[in-house]
Amino acid sequence: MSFAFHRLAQTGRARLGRLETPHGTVTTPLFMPVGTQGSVKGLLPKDLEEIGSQILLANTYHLLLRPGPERVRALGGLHGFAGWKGPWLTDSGGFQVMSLGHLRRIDEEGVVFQSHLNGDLVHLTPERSIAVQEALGADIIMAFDECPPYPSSRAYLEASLERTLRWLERSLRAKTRTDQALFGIAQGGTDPGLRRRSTLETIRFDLPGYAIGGLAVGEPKEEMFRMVALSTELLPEGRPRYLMGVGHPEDLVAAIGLGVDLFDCVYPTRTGRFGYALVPEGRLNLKSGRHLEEATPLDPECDCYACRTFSRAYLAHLVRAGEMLGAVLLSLHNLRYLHRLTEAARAAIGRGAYGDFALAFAERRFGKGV
Ligand code: PRF
Ligand code: ZN
Repeated sequence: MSFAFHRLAQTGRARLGRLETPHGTVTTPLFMPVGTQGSVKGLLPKDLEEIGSQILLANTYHLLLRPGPERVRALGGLHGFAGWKGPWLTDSGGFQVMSLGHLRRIDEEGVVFQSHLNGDLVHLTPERSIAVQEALGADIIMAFDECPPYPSSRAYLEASLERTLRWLERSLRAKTRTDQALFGIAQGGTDPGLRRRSTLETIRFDLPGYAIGGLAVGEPKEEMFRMVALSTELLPEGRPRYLMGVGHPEDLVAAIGLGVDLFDCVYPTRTGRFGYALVPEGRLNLKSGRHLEEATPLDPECDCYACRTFSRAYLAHLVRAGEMLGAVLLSLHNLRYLHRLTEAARAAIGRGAYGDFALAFAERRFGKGV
């Protein structure tokens, strides 16, 4: 199997790693751009390559409904169908059913939801999710899980995590391809005892990687980080850890410090489409009138095409005029910002100085205090 994870360096809990997949090797910690429909909104694969994207995420939920897994399989899987030849990861679908609000029923068998395209009732089970993910052909596939909403009662969280463990067993049994790595997903909400139980039971399956699921669903940040800290203490050192749905810059810096290797989030691309640019000091709102006369780039330190070529004034004009180029350029810049952030984190871990890196990031963003 052409899948392996090596730790190259470690400072405290922060790890520099190399993840080998059938479609290429990536270095961690890294951020995965979200390509829900097999496309990162507004961006060309060659641009993603240029800004340092290493692996893309696609969604089972969306591709199952359209164009359908058999169409994608017939055209060579995601690698042949979409223009990105590097590694792909697919999410298993249950989370999208919940978060998009189309859920009709959830029981031991799986979930039933209503298609947002034509209203059809669609059944998704662990077996079906794995079959679809095998047809899509990603390098990393995710177990079918349930991500309970926040807040949920302890009783619900407990029943749900036990069901997610049974679904993990069924996901593994349904798997037939040997060239895809299946990651398990720990749940348990923000209850420390349940989070611990879910993580320990998931580890027992001895999988090639593990995800920390069920977080970033509206809980206070301090509860989220308490769960991340607890998780990375329990997860095996020799396997990659993936914190699902997290992508704010300060959260990446903190979670990398706690030993997380992989991240994904729609945040950089979505906030870009909404007219915001990520910069070391925080976030610029290009819709406000404030930037309309600024001849400087979005971020003078950034090497992306948007920053090399255009002024804040022009970008603010595009955003205010509703031009699609504005959304494209801000998405490109925001992803490059997160890739540069993880590049700097990797370099800092490599030289044993992650603490200095995190401090410099925090001082720049939040000030030096009094
Ligand atoms: N499970 C799955 N995908 C996810 C999550 C999860 O818990 C999250 C949690 N924020 C994001 N994406 N399968
Ligand atoms: Zn830029």
